[in-house]
Amino acid sequence: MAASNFKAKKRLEYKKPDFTATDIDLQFQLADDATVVRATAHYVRLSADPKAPLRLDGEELKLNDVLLNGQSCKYNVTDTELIVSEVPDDFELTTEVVISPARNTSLMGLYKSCGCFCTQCEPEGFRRITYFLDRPDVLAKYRVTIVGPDYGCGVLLSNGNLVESGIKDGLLYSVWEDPFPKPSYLFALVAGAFDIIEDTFVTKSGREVKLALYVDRGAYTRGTWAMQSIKESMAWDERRFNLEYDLDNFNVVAVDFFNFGAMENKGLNIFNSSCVLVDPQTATDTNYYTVQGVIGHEYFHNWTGDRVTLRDWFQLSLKESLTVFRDQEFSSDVNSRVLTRLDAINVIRSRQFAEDAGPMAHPVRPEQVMEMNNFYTVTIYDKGAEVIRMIHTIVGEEKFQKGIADYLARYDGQAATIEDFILTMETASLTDLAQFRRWYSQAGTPEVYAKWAWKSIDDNGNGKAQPALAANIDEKAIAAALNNEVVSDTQESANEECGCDENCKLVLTLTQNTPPTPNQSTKDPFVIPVRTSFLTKDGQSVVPPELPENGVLMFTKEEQSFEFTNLPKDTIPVVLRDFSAPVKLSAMYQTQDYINMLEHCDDPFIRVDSYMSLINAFVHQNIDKVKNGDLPEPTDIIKAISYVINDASIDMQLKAKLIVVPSLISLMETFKKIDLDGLDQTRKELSSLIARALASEYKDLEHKTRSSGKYKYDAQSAAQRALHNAAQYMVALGYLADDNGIKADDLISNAYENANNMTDRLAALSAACELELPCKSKLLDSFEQSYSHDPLTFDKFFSVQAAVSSEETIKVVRKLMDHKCFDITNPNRVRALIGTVGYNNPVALHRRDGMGYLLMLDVVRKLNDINPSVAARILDGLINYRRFDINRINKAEEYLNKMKAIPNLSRSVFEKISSALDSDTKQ
Ligand code: B3K
Ligand code: ZN
Repeated sequence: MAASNFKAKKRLEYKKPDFTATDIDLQFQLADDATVVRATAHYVRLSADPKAPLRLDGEELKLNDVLLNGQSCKYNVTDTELIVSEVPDDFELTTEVVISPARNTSLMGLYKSCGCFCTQCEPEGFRRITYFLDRPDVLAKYRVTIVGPDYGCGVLLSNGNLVESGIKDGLLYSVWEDPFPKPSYLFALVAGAFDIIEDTFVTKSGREVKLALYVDRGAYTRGTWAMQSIKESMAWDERRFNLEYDLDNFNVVAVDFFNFGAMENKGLNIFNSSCVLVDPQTATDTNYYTVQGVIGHEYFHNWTGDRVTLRDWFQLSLKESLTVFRDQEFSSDVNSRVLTRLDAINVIRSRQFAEDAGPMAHPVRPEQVMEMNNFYTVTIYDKGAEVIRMIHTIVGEEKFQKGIADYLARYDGQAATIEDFILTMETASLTDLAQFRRWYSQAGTPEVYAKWAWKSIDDNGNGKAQPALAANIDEKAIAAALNNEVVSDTQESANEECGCDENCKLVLTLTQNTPPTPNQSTKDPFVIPVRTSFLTKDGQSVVPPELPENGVLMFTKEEQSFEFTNLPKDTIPVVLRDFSAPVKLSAMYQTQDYINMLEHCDDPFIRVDSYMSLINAFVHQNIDKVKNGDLPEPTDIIKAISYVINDASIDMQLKAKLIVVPSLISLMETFKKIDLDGLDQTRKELSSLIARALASEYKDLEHKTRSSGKYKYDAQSAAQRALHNAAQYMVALGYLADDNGIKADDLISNAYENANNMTDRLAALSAACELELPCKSKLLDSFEQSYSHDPLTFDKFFSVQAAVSSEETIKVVRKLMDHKCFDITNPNRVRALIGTVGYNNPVALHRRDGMGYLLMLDVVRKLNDINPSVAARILDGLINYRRFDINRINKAEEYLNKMKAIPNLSRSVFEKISSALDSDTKQ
């Protein structure tokens, strides 16, 4: 289809289907280039119009036969549909089509991955397997017969329970029946040769479930952690949500070619092998953590997604946000709550805020979609999960659990909407969520400003005692906060003597504003739960009587004030604890307040945020000075980090984040207009100044956190390694800042050689690359020799080099694209090499001469035909170019226009590019 003919679908245009299917019998004769799929489905008319034809979705299918109740019938075929007219109200339709799994490089539908047949149907891949009503509100019972070819297909799997298997006419076959009606996007088939890890799980009602994990031949030992994670997920869902597994079998398969992390097909989850296979020599602690989380996520979908599914794709967040919330709670309960929460917040504040500020900004429930694959976004998943978390905060765990139980009972076996979910939550918790619904309909990141003033207790709002002071601070503070400055200590502050007597109250005033996003120029106020506490100047926590028991202030208007009494005069409010809402907060804090919160607040997020605010303020104030080489000593920051290093009570995962300068990506999100060169340079020089000033403290920390003995993955040891590697990086940087390159090189080179696990090895390799140490090429050679036989592990070789924050990286990446291990048809390779530049390396991607954009153009030219979803995904960083300088804007547009002219441009790439190029006119 010509790109100009691509049309967006609109949420409000939803129409019930004219027909539904109740049962479908699928017969597969598998073959690489000519798999025959015979489908017999029972259709029932829903439409009042007796003449409405049956319109089945189908793409890239070679049609052999169509029979209506066993007889030939009248039909038409287009590129996207099979239309059967003059059909009765209740009938069986049989179709036979031929497809080519071996030639399917889009990895949607049925395809081959390293010799194994597998499927991916969400969102609209089933229509590439057979003609059907490929929409989530058509739920049918599936019976599937698979006949395998006479090579390498010893395992033949589909959803549900195995009812028969054997050998017929010399070929293997199996028959599967899924007793639960499901939409077509949850259909799955796998056929191949695997190592099988088997186990059992006894549910709380005493049923035994057979578990099987299918991995590449030879990868058995790398699957044991995933199997342990499956059992842990099943037990946790029973404990925390009272949800039990419902089939006799639970099968999980790992494949090497997969467009994303994993897929929750009913009873047969299919995973990217990167989210399953781990062992100490090839996987990092982060890989272990991810595997556990993704295994949990897909398993939890069994209830939130499979048993209760979606009415239409605009409701995607209904299953994804709830399931992300559930997997985050799982990781928090069985691993580390601090790490899980800080990671989730980081995703929002770096990637999701960027999405909100870019041309593809959309609400958690989008209004219009051109290509559904483009909407598996951090907004739908992660912001959606924050929205669920806010509901949890507002109603509390007990009522939340009641709401979930009611929702699952009420909509079991049905296709629901976000509105159904909110309504059930409202009823179960007796809470009015009318205004709260705006989180689903309005896009963008609310900007919240917090100010406070002391007033006489008998001042009832007429501003009798200190209005001038409050107003004064207001203007300065708002202007400063918007520029990422901290109000300087010499300025007036609310904590200074207000002139009223001892009998004072603190008046906290919050304002909110949400900037325009594409197609939404104005926004109404959101309901923002603001978790709040109070801290005195010397770091004591104080609780005023007016603070609700859960500490949450419900902020619902454009401007709203809250009053608190019984507080010492030097108290400051600590707002947005635990990042209780996905908003950008600025406040009239002074440097001393940030230091106080960083050192004494018991909330990990507030500590990280205070730290970041100190850094932001420094960066902002000095971004111009850095160009002349006069960056001042960051005295306050150095003192604060020193305090953190020496406070033994701070959680190690938290400490690891508080002793290094935050990533460029997260700093970028605090600026409206980004001076990329200045920011990068200031960040790097600031890091060096800190590393030099605290050299001996970092060395001490690096030493104290060394681990001895055998590698073990658990929350505690992983935290220790994270802290150790952060300290080690700063020690190396300190040596370099002191012109002692040899010591830096020795430290990192030895760390690499002595590492007994991948976490430490990769940390050393990454430091060598990022710091351009002389040992870099020796370590890269060694890594290459050790792992080039293992593509999954070798992706680290690609990503570690692609992540180096330097314009030179583009050349390195181009060279690596010719490496014998790089394969553009494998999404993991593309993500590791090109994706790392595309969404993690702004300095390389947005190179001043446009060579980063040219790289993307060249890659998209190839990938557009091979795998459009992956091609579109790597563009997320590029399409956000408007926040940079005019030179970069012009260059980005030049290359995006060239990209737009690619022949046969796919719908997914077209949607991203055109939204970027049109974004001026859309706001
Ligand atoms: N539901 C799948 C994602 C499908 C993505 C299609 N482009 C995995 C998940 O979120 O659990
Ligand atoms: Zn999911």
